[in-house]
Amino acid sequence: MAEVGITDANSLFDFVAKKGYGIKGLVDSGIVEVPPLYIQPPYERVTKKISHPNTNFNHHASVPIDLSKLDGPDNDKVVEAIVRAAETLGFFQVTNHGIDLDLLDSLPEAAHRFFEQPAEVKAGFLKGVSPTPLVKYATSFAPEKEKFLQWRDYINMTYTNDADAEKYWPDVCKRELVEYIKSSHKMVLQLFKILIENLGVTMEESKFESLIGTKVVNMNYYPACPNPEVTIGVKRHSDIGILTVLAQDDIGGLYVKVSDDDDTQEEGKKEEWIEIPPIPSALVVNIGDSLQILSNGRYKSPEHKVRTTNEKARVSIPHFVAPRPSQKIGPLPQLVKHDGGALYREVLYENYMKNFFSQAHEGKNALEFAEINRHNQG
Ligand SMILES: O=C(O)CCC(=O)C(=O)O
Repeated sequence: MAEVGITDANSLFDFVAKKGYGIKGLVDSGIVEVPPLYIQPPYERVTKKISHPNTNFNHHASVPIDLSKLDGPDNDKVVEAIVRAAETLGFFQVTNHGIDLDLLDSLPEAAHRFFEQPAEVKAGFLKGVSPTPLVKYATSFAPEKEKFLQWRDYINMTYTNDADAEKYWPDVCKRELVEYIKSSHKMVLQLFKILIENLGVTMEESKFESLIGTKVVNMNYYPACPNPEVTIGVKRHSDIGILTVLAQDDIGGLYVKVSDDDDTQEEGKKEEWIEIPPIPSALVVNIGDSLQILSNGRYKSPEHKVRTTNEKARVSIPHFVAPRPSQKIGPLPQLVKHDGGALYREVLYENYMKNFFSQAHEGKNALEFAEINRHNQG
């Protein structure tokens, strides 16, 4: 690595994080084994493909729900499938989702186009350099706070309006990403309404829109890794919004933790993870912490992580749909009344978000911010 001036952990950090070369730059420099800064403790790794004996989990993970059937005689069955997945695994896949399949195919290509640009171009979007805080290119998740870095470069874009996206987003991918955000919104609203209505709660249209008023899109790039057995693409975490919609390429690597409060698991049994496999034309959907909080714990915001591979670079394009920053999130009053108490306190989404981004990924630790009896103010 002498040719890129990397002699120790500090210069490595400088190269990947501060100068913006990212892991892509590191791999392109010709490394044959990962530096110690990327070697995760065994607890964080994904060692092998695990398939859980509970066939319901496997079903939710790998049999897509056909959303076009919501408009026909199978409506009740489809609603039931969405609700069951949201209550148990927290992940499901959907087809006939209303997003143009050519657009879906173009997303991984757009991600490759962005990451395959010279580092100097990508570095123009680094925090503090980017012309707007709403577009941020980075590596890992919170590299300053992490003991070991994650094997991922990414760019994160918050959508406010077309004019800002046109002005600030990278030219090589902005058209596809704006279209993806806009065309997935209808499906997100439809799924969100189904899940709220199933709770027996009625909500004004403006409240629905406010709870899904923040739209953020990421492009994640996981370069092929010489030692996938010791690294991690994204560490265990849950998403903080209402719903996440994810387009992934055909490589695979997204794993979800099988809920440990499921009664089919015996006490003391080791935690288990199952893969959300790539399915052509499908989108992956998962529940976020805000929906777990609103539903007073009925819907599960699943812990998930991403493994690396030595085959080839993987890309994924999540669209995180979340409450507006000024929106308060707390268990819906009708549920608190029914349940005889709230599991979470009401918090301002802006504060919830700040807390999440102020720390390294550590499972579902962000949720502790809203859990009753842990904190008193928000
Ligand atoms: O790449 C994936 O499949 C998941 C990415 C993810 O969990 C994230 O960006 O938060």
